[in-house]
Amino acid sequence: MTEQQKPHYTITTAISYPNGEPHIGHAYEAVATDAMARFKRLDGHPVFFLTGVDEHGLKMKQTAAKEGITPTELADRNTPKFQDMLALLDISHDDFIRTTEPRHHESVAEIWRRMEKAGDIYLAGYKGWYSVRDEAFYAESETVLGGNGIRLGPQGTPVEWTEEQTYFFRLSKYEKKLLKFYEENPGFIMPPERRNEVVSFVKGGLQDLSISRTTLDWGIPVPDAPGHIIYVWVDALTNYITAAGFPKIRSKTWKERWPAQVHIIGKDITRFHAVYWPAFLMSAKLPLPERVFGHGFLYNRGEKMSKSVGNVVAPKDLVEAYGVDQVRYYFLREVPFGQDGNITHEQMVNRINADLANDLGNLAQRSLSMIAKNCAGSIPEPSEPDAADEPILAASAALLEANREAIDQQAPHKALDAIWKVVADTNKYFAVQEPWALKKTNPARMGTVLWTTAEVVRRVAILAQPYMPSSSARLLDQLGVAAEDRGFEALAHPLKAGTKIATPQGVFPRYVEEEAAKAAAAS
Ligand code: ME8
Repeated sequence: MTEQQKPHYTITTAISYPNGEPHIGHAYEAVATDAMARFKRLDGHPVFFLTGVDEHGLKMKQTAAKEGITPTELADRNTPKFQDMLALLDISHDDFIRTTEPRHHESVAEIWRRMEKAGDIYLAGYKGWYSVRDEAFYAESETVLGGNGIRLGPQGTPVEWTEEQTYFFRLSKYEKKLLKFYEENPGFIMPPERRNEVVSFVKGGLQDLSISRTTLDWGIPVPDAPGHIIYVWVDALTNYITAAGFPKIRSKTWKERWPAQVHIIGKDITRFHAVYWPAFLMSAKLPLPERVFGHGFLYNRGEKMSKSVGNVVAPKDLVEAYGVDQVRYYFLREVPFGQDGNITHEQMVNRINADLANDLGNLAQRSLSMIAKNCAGSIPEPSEPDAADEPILAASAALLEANREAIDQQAPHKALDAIWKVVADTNKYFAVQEPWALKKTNPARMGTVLWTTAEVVRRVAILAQPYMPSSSARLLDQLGVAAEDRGFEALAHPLKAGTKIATPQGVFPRYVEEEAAKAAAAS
């Protein structure tokens, strides 16, 4: 298949609230989404990868007020920090949207008009509970009275009583339609536990949703209704179609980019994406995204991260301590995507030293050094593979299909597991074959073993690019693989004998504990 024939792939992250500094949850979501976007690009799909920031709403307004600045100043101060985080983590997004941009304003006003035209918007009095932290309305039955007399919503955040005249969206009208849609599209909400939560929430009955505020001036105005500001979630969700070209629905961009193949979001915002968003789109008569994937939360040793607890891990500290590809690998390998996970220094070091430095790093280093030394720095000519070579060649050739399946299920951990199983088997192969001993006894066989090992390293490095872009590139540089031979279609063509390799250098340094390093230096 040529590049043009493969379907377009649109993938998005949630847009972050820039009311504070980016934290590990933001980094995790960006890295996972980036790995999937890179995978699809390498597999020949035209990709549109969108991320950005959610700059409106009460939360931004209140944080700004606390700091004595305007919401615009707050956004202008913090949004660049999110952009810096993306650059630091080697994120390959195609667009970064800010909800304060004029293109978005136009798009939100248009989706509003479409929902209004469908007869789905009406004015009425709202009375109920609102959580500023979640920017969400909750039914009384979803709240509980905390021990200190503070009422809490289902995510454990404080709620406050609100009464005002607002516009409502007829969400109740979409209850049956949504249930039918989930039934007919079982892959719409993933993983399955998220799907079950959503389905039971909708089956429990949907109330109409308040979608404007008169007590807030920081947001996009309701068209032709002075004093009303559009609810921040109507605004935020619409970012996905704004960046896809809405309201220009006759444009090539729109046709290519929408519907999105997958929205990658955290589990706490599944309801907005899997209930409200498809209902808004149905009302506006626009196509629905193909999937909403609600990933788990990363915790710092099991505790929920929060500024008040003081255990927020800044992505830049992690990258400084361990290296960018190491952090990316750890995030995606350690925690099955969809489940919650913990960050610990011990596990991080273990992954860096065992998986990267020992397993892949040593395999590459040992085989390439032997080629440099014994084959005049060129990939040797292999003979026909024998019964020892065949299984690892077959296993490494099967990786692409296995990884495709994993990525189509948003399971980068499965892709990495499969790759590292091949790396482990190849290490065993290398040890058993003892190419260093073959040098004198059977140089032709030595050449075959070294070629086979280098070929597996090449396949692994090509497939590792989505997760560890710069380390994989360095491995491929050393193997003498040209830039245009790094896409997945190059997996179909074997490594050419005679290819000049570069001087082998360790790509994955071991992590040495500072204390241990100091002691070693002193002795
Ligand atoms: O929710 N681990 O923004 P946000 C993993 N603006 N993921 C986490 C996390 C953690 N500890 N903490 C947060 C918003 N996230 C809205 C989104 S989309 C139209 C609007 C995830 O800055 C969270 O689940 O609070 C969400 O997907 C993303 O980070 C941004 O969170």
